[in-house]
Amino acid sequence: MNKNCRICGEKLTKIFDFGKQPLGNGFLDEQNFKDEYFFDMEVGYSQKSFMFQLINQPDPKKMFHENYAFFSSTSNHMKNHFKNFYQELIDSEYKIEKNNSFVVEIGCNDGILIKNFSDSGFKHLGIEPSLNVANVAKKNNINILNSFFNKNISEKIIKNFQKVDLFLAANVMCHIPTIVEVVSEIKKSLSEKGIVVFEEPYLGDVIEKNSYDQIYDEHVFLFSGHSIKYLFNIFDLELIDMKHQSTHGGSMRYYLANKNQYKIKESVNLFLNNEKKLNIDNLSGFDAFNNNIKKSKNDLITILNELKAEGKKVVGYAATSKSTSILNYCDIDKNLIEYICDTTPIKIDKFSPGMHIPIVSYQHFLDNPPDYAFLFAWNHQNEIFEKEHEYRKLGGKWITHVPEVKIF
Ligand code: DWN
Ligand code: SAH
Repeated sequence: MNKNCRICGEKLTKIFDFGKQPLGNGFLDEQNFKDEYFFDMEVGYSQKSFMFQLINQPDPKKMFHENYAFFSSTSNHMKNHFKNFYQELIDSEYKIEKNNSFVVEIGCNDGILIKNFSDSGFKHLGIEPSLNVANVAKKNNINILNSFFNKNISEKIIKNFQKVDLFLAANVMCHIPTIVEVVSEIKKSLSEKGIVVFEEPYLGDVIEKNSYDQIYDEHVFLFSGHSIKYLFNIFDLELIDMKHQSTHGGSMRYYLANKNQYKIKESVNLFLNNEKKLNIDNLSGFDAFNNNIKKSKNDLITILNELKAEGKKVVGYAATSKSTSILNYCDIDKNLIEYICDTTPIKIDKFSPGMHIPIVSYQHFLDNPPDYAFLFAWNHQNEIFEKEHEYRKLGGKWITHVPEVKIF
């Protein structure tokens, strides 16, 4: 139970209650239905630290373990994205150099980002608690510590290696409830001129696009420039740049460094001012969000019931973590969505968390094309549309809920 802000300790103001939710990546077999785990998923906001967060979160060991269901490299577009991320850092003014810089990635998963550094001969280390995905990275010759990032780990890094010149993370920092400890450890192990660069789903996009499915057990926080500035400032680390990314439905890349080492870029003020306009620096920014989520649920259930009454075949495309929030919050089961296809072997032949919709292979989708496919991986729309010309040509239609429920 955590009713107080994990950053500043002030009481959280409740923003929304999603009711009982299972683990976002808790794909399961039929024999485990009876003891499936659920938690009360409510989100709150701290007016002092500006941090948007889950009020309660399951124990990280329940979510990140030897059978973690998400493998980063399932998306080719994300592989390219991370290659470009690497190149941008190499070309930057921060002097990230193969012969001098030590690079540490927190939550490197199967190595999708840090591989670019290891392949180029950088001294590097990936820290990854989920053993199965960490093993994929190891096979790719990446140096891995199979652990959550915490105090012991940073002590080990300082003792066995050297101070860190580049701390990296992508879609990880927002997963860590003990983020204050993590930032404190980052500060201790960062070299004087070192930088911390990470990108995460952006609260501004979630509010603007009503992409409430970014809220699930793993995402204990949704960050903004305001909350990141507040958090890192506790440890005298300065927000020096922000760059918006289109990945994962709208993300923000944050750059931080020891105070007074680098010039603060104009982008920081621009984004902070924009956040003020969106009112996500105060509670009023969430008034509309609340109603928009409820409307989205009503609209979605109405459309799915209409399609069912018309005898249409409706399925889900990609068994994302995000889909767990939509399906459970909207109470959608296999009567409305017959199956969900996915390319990840560990998910296939299992059932979706909570609503128990069968997960099938991508081949099954090709062999049993539906009339309508709910695009659960809406964040990978371009990549998916590139390969689904045929489905479209045969008259197949898509359903999305972002930014509003529609068929297209
Ligand atoms: O933050 C997180 C992000 C980075 O990844 C984690 N907490 C968990 C995970 O979230 P997600 O499951 O919502 O991620 P994606 O990338 O939206 O979805 C990936 C799923 O989609 C995989 O199961 C693979 C599947 N997929 C597919 O079946 N066909 C993906 C693509 C691109 C495809 O063409
Ligand atoms: N960086 C990858 C993976 C994101 S999924 C990408 O962008 O695709 C989130 C990852 O964070 C998982 O692999 C999970 O095991 C890892 N993780 C969760 N808590 C962590 C912690 N405390 N320290 C390090 N990694 C963590």
